[in-house]
Order: sequence, then C-alpha cells, then structure tokens
Amino acid sequence: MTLTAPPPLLTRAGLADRGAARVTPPPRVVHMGAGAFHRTHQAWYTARAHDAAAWGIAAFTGRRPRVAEQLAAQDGLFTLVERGPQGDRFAVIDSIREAHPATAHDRFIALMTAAATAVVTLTVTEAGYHLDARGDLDLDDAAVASDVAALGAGDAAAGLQTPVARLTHALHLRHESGAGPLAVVSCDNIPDNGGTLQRAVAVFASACGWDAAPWRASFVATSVDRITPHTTAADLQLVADETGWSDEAAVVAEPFADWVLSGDFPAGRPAWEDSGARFVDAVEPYEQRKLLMLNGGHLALAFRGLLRGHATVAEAMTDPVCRDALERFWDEAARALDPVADPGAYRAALVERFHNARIAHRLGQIAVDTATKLRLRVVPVISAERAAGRDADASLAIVRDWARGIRTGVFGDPGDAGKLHEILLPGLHPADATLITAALDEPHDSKERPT
Ligand code: CS2
Repeated sequence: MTLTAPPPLLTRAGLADRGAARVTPPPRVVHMGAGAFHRTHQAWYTARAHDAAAWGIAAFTGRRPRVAEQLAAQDGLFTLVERGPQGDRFAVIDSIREAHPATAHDRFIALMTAAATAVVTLTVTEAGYHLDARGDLDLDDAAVASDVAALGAGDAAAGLQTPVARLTHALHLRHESGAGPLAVVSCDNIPDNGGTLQRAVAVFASACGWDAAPWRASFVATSVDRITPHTTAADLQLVADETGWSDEAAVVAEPFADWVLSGDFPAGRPAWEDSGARFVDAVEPYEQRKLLMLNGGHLALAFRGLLRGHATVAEAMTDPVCRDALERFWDEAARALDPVADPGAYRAALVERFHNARIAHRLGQIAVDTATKLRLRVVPVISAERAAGRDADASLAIVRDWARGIRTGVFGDPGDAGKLHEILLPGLHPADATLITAALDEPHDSKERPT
C-alpha cells in the first residue's frame, strides 16, 4: 500500500503560491460565536459583497476554542461546501481575517473600542443569551451573576462566561473611549432578537452600575436562515480530495440562504445585499415565519423522528407518521403568521429543503436546548390557536413527544425528566400552562403513540 501525503493546509500563503492570492481585509466586523453557522452565513454573505476587500471579520468562538485554533492556523480561510440535491460546490471563503477564543478578551476589547469597528454580529445560540421565560436577561442565572460579580470587582480578565457580559463590557469601554457608534446584529433564532439583546445589555449594564442609555449602539433585528449540518470526517476528506487543501475548518450547507435585517448601521456595513440580504422596515413577519415554520417544524420532526428511530431530517420526511406530525403543525403555525411573508410559498420551499437527502442534518443536532426551543417555536402557536378558539392539537403533540423523549432518555438531559413542568411552564399564560401541563402529564402509551 502506498501512503500519499495529505495535501497542504489551506492558508493565504498557500493560495498565493498557487496563483490565487486573496486580499486580507482589515477587521471592521467583530463576530461572537464563530461556529459552523457563522461561517456558512454571515462570513459567506460578507465574502460575496462587492466591497468585501474593505470588510474583514475578527471572529471569536464561544465556550470551545477549537474552531478558533483551526481557523487561526488557516489565516481565517475555510471551504464552504454547498450541498445541493444534485451535487456539491466548493468555495474558499476569505472574509474572516482573524480568529480567537472567547478568552482573548483583551483582543476583543481592543477591536470593540477601535474606531474602525463598525459592526458586531452574534451567533451564540438561543440558550447563550441566558434569558428567563419572559425573554428578559436572567440575573439569577449562575453564569450571569458570576459575570456581574466579576465586573463589579473589576476582574473581567479572569474570564467572563456569558456573551452578554462580554458585549456589555465592550460597549461600556467603547462609550468611555469616545469611539463612534456601531451596529449590534443578533443572528440567533429569537423573536425580536435585536430588541431582546438591547434589553439584556441594558439590564446587565445596570447590574454593573453603568447606564447604557447614552451608548451609541444600534441594535439591528434579523432573521437568518441556512441549514448547516455538522461537518463530518468524510466531508473533510471530500474537501481534501476535491480542492487539494487540508481544511479542518470546512463547513457544509444547503444552497439556500436568507437574511432579512431591519435597523441602522451608523458606521456603515458590508454590501450584504449583493449576496441577497434584504433590508426591510419590519423584520417580524419574516422572523416569525422562519421561527415557527422552519425551526418549529424541525422540532416536530426531531422529537417524533428520534422517538421512531430516525437519524436525519430527510429520513424523517419520508416517514408518513413524521410527515403528518409536521404538516399538521404547519397548518396551525401558518394560521399564526402574517400573510405578507407568504407562508404558503415558504412552506412549499421547506418541503424541498427538508427532503435534501444529501444534507445529513441530524435530528440529534436539533434536539439540544429543547425547552428553550419549544418555548420560542411551538408555545406561541399553541397560544395563537387557543386564542382563536381552536384545540392546538398538533402543537400539543410536539409537547407530548418532547416529554416522552426526555422521560425515556431518547434525547435531552435525563436529569430533566423529573422537572418538565419546572423547565417549561414558568412565565406562561395560565390558560396555556394548564393545557401544556395536561400534555406533559399524559401517560406515554395513550395519545400519539409513536409507532
Ligand atoms: C435548527 C436550526 O438546530 C436547530 O434547532 O432548527 O439550526 C436551523 O437549521 C437553522 O435555524 C436554519 O436556518
């Protein structure tokens, strides 16, 4: 057997050697949460803007530093594999200019107080905001409380745990430094993500004794969309074979991408519209459509699908029982949506996207932080249906599947099994809570038996 050497690591010098040199753009965007989704979405939109040469991204990871190490070794470069139903397309994305772990707080502060920095984007997951049931920052949360204490003691360098703390600290120092205004862009699947983050920052600031009111930060609301499965070892091998580069930071995504934004960018921004981003007056109809139909639909498929032994979204789509759970949930969700966002067309496109069997989007990847996701994606449909005098049966079936999955250890944290009410119910409208309690308490083997 002959062993062939692996191809060289993807780097800017390597590309230049092959006659494909890339411009290294100055960092003007700071990103928090440089996971796979950031790379397939905001980094890709930025790289395709006509003014990309002027807009580099300084990306910071969250709890795990690995992606920062991989990207740093590759000068921020990575391959995006666009995986359509018929085949793959490979592109080197060059918008990330530098990458750091979240612990590099000094570098984060240096960038956040630099006059040239115009935009900060976030993909820190729903749970990463540490919100309570009403969507407000939870000051009783242990990580939040520890960050308030650390900043109160002037001890930020010891390591802040939460993104809201890091951001608020940086905005406070930017204000003190007199650097100009900037835009803060939440790209997480949270209703009114811009307003929610703005309130969280104000509450955190006040807990630290700072007044955020005069800070010149514009909180932009967005709806983001691009299905991004976890990258596998086979994907990395494919990238090496097809591109001739070793690339530990490669990511895979569906061809579809969507980004709707609303708000001001007082210090400018990349021309993201060149890549298809849309700037609108009100993001809510689009955000609701995406959150309820795609993300809520994902939960319908993930819970029912995992209970029935499926591994991926595409697999669950071919099971009539899962498909029926999804379609019935979509009927309810569609009634809660603003027709301006054309939920019918979106739903038809979703069927195609979910059926893309070349995307191995694992149901287990979706079934994490499940209580927070249920609250944001399914409970609003229950409330809307009930308010209109209907039974919300399909949405409640998702709650039943959730309870069953956790109690039987199919997904979720087994330690949660005894406290489902405690996790899901606080803050809910009493009428919704009563109904959801009944769904949570229903014995396993009665309604919606998953066989
Ligand atoms: C998914 C999302 O993991 C999940 O909860 O619903 O990550 C979804 O794939 C993206 O929001 C698609 O844009």
